[in-house]
Amino acid sequence: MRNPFAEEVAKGLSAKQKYISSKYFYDDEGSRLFQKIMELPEYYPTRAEMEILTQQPTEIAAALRFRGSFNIIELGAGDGLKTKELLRFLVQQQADFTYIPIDISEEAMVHLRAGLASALPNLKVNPLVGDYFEVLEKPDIEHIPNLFLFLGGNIGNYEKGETLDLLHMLWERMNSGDRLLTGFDLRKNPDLIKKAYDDSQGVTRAFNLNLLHRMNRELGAEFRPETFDFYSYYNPYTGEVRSMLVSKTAQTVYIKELDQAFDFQENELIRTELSKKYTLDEIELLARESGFVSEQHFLDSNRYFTDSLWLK
Ligand code: AVJ
Repeated sequence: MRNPFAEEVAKGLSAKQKYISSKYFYDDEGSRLFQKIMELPEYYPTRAEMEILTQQPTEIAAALRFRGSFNIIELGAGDGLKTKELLRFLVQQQADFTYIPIDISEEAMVHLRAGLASALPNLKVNPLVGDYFEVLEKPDIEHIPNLFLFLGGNIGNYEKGETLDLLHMLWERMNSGDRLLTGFDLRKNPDLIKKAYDDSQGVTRAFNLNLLHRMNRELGAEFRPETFDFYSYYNPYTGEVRSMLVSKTAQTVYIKELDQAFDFQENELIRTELSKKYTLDEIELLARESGFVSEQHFLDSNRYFTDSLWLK
């Protein structure tokens, strides 16, 4: 058929419980809105992880226990801003490694390479563009120890089964002795979490509604975004933030690219995002379930977030 976004929209809006995957948040406008979210006073995860990587590089580097040369392979590197602090420390320590950022966005990789060339001229960088599992499928990567980075808490966006699938696929592509450093947002005061995902300035609301604008822009859809509400809740028993759009009225929306109309009942939902919050016990269980050994958790001073190190 058409493009992957069109395919997923056709499927998601035909489902009994309508949904659109949160991975479609991030077009140019959505990426701009996410940048604004990261600057919100209520949105703590980015600052928490930044603190971990800038304050504890010595501890993280020591925990890697790599003797000779190694690779640092980052999944979904994006602008690589947080990683830069860890890389800077390792370069100063004269560690012998190559940084291999992987991202679907070629523009992001061009940008990252240029930024690192001026900030850390001695760093060896080998960016790869593409979906990370496709890129890792044919690793022309030397057989030396690898540290995989999966930062930012993106793992929280996957449902339980998908999380296990993803970790298992990664495990299969890793060698024994390789390590994985993953960012997990931790459980904390429920009110803090709730506010981080429904901010007072309405940026998160706009971020979700951008999905409707994006369908209008890219698929010739005729959504009237003002006829939808944004709703999100945090369930402290499960650690799940669930976000959704709510059709304020009964309506039918035509999507040109699909040549199809979709009916919405009054108050019908479109699921948009899961953002799962973990306990340290859950993280350790997840490691075992996916074949890893959980070695160490690096937490920020508020204990809001962890970068957790696993060994294959
Ligand atoms: C980029 C997936 C880590 O789940 O916290 C921010 C995305 N969603 N506000 C998150 C997001 C709503 C974010 N991640």
